[in-house]
Amino acid sequence: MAEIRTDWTRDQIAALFDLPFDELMFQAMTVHRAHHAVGEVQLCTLLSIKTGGCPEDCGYCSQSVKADSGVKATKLMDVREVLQSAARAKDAGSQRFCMGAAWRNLKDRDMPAIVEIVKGVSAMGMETCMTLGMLTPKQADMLADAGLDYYNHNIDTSPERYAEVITTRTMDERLETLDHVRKAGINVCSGGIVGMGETRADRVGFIHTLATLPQHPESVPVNALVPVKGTVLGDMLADTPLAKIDDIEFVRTIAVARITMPMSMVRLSAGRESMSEATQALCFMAGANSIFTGDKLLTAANAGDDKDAAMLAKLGLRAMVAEEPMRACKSVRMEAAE
Ligand code: SAM
Ligand code: DTB
Ligand code: SF4
Repeated sequence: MAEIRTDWTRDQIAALFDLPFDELMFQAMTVHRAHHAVGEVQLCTLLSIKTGGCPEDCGYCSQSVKADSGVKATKLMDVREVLQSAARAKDAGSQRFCMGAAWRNLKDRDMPAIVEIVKGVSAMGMETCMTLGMLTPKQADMLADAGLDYYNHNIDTSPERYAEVITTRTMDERLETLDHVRKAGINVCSGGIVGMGETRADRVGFIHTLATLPQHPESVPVNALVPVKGTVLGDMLADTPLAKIDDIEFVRTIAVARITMPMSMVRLSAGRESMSEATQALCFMAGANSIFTGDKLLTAANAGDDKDAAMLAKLGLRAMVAEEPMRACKSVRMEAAE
C-alpha cells in the first residue's frame, strides 16, 4: 500500500510530472492497484438543477452572466422533476447522481427544496452529490443531516493562476467552504480544469493544493476545458489553438493525481467528448476510475451512454458496484472538527 501523505512538496510533484512517461504510468498503475479494484469504473450522472445567470465570472463557464454563450437562465427545477431524472439515471446504471446549480452561494430560502431532493435521491439508493457554490458551516451541517454523501467544490487551478481565471471570489474562500464540508462530515469532491492555457507549474500547484489538504478529497474530478464560445477561455482557445492541452500532458496530470492521492476516486470529468478512446484508455491506465455518463454534463454535451458502454466493453472495464456511502453522521463530524 502506498503511504498516504499530505506533506508533498511542489518539487516532488514537479519531479513526478518530469518522469519518463512509461515510468510515470508504472508508478501510477502500481498505486492504483494497491488501493482500488482493477478494471472498475464508477459511473456518475450529472444534472443541472439551476442553470445560467450566475453572478460569478469564472472565465471557463457558459453559465456566468459575463459569458455570451447563449445559455438560458432557469429557476431551480421542481423537486419532482429532479427525482424523475434521478430515477432515469439509476435505470441507466448510474450509481451517483450529481446535481449542480449556477449559484455563487446557497441561499437559505432554497434549502428546503435542496433537502427534499437529497432525501428523495438517497431513498432511491443512489449516492448524492451537490455543487451549489459557497456554503456556511450551518448550511453544510444541514446538508449532512439531510444525508448528502458528497459536495463538489473545485479549486480549479493553481493559487497563482486563480485570479486570472476568476475575479469574483478567491481561492481562500473556496478552501473555506471545503473546510466547512469536511467538518460537517460530508465527503469532499474537489478538483479542477486543465487546458485553460496554464503552465506545467500551474498544474503542479493545482495538484499540490489538493494533495496537501489536511485530508485528501474522496473524489478528485479532473476536467479538460470544454471551450465554450462566448466565454473568455473558450474564445482564447479558439484564437490560439496551440494553447490546447497536449493529450499526454493531460494523462500525466491524471497519473500525478493518482500517485499523490492514492485513495481518492480520480474522475475523468468534462472534455471526454472531444478525447479519443486511446487517450481515455491511457487515463484509465493512469488511475482514473470514475466518469460522468449520459449525453449531457451541465450545459455541454457528453459522450452518451451507448458510446461509453461500447468503449468500456472494448477496454474490458466494468461499472463499479456502489459501496454503502459513508453517510454524514454526527460522530464523523465531531472527529473532523477536532
Ligand atoms: N456554481 C458551482 C461552482 O462553481 O462550484 C457549481 C457548478 S460549476 C459549473 C462546477 C464545475 O464545473 C466548475 O468548478 C468547473 O471546474 C467545471 N466547469 C465549468 N465549466 C467548465 C468547462 N467549460 N470545461 C470544463 N469544466 C468546467
Ligand atoms: C466537475 O468537476 N465537473 C462537472 C461537475 N464537477 C459538476 C461539471 C462539468 C461542467 C462542464 C461544462 C458544462 O457542462 O457546462
Ligand atoms: Fe457560476 Fe459555478 Fe459557472 Fe463559476 S463555475 S460561473 S460559480 S456556475
